[in-house]
Amino acid sequence: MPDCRSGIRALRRLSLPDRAGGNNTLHFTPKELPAFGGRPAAMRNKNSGGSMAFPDSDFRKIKRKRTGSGNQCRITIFEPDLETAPREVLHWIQSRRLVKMVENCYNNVPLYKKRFDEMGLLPGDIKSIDDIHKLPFTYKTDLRDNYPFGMIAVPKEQLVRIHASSGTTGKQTVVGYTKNDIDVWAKGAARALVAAGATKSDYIHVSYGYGLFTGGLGLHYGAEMLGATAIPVSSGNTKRQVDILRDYGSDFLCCTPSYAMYIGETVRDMGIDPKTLKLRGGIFGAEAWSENMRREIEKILDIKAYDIYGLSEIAGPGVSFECKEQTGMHINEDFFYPEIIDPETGEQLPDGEYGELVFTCIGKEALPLLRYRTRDICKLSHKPCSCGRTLVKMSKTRGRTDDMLIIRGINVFPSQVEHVLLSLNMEPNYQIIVDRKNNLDTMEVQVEMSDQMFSDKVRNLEDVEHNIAAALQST
Ligand code: DLL
Repeated sequence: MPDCRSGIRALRRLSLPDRAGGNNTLHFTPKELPAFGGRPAAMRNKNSGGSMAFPDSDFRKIKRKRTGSGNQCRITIFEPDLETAPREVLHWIQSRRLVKMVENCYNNVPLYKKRFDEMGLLPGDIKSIDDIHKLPFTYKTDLRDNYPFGMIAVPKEQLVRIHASSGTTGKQTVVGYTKNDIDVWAKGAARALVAAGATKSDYIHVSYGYGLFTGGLGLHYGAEMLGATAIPVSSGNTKRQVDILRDYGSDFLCCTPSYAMYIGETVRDMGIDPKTLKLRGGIFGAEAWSENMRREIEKILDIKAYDIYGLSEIAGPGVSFECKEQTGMHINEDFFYPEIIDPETGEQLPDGEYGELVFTCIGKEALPLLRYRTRDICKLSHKPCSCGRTLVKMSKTRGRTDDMLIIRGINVFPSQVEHVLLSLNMEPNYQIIVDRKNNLDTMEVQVEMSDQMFSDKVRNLEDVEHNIAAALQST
């Protein structure tokens, strides 16, 4: 267990001035944040004679969330000043960040300048987060049309990382990160790990894929940001995964829920009693999963299973996460501002109503997306949570507004399949059959046989099949 002092040091460190420095920063110094006694001009309310626009006293009452005492003390909220901030403080942070973000977008992303100009909108028209509805939406197709780096808002020398996810055709959706962006993302993942009960003394076994997919490196950096020990196992070779879980004594497992179930079955098939493993919890996401599935995973691995949500365009895993209450995922809304909209009309919907989730990145530098249409359907709730976090919660997703399939955490658009078939000069008539075998998703593509493709030699037909499979896998 970490001691209290190192916990406090960690919290202080997180509140220090931004590491990159400069006036353009989207991070706050302690003085700027009301929590630290600063009284920023933006907080003064004209109508109340210059007094604070939120109850300053409430903010001072916030306690650092720890359990136990002395050396046994354990942090239960990674950044309590922000995760449990009064709504007024969040509103202030969001407003300040949005204003800067909009300027950044207008000045550095040609697509946004064009959209603003077409709408007759000026950055100065956005004065607070309440003006967000005035902004244009951003779509996945915008990223595709500006492939690969057309929407990056910083010079190349400020980029430190690239990730990518499936596009709707052969072109991927490319995401760039500055050092600060990586920190923002890692904080989100660290918050998720702590909410699930992880501490800096834990081994975090990461079985999400490492690479352009954000799952592996997202949880990896989150674990390191927490001060825990990341074990970068990546996916596959399930018996070896189980050996590592057992031999290293992993405390937390991070992977897709379907893979967690498969690992659980492998543990059982290897004759290992899950109670003999040290594993306490798991952080599972990248695909939708049900409460039934949660119960099955918790039983087969003898752990607590937590949901984590994210998407590459916004950051990666850790955009939102479950706490002990397990009744929805807290959104890191000091960085990713959520709205629920009617997908047909684009109108904002109130708490409790299902609609399309839209995010505005208010704390990102390299790819600052405004009102990004996730296509995920869910609802929001601002009801108080027993964990003490004030961050809004999103429900589990209820599907998508487009035809994207998620196969073992990998996003697949039918249009990608079509694109591959056409590029191989095949008939564009095909059928995708999605199934689940042994708790793992399977996808079969049945392609219409044309005269040119047909051959009486089995070998030739196998070659055709192999070529299609290889082309699909490399998309
Ligand atoms: O799946 C990031 C991620 C990695 C999230 C690891 C959680 C854990 P993408 O590949 O860009 O990013 O896919 C994003 O996956 O729009 C959702 O449709 C779906 N998705 C992600 N997490 C969840 C979840 C990563 N917990 C797309 N529940 C999103 C349901 C999820 N769907």
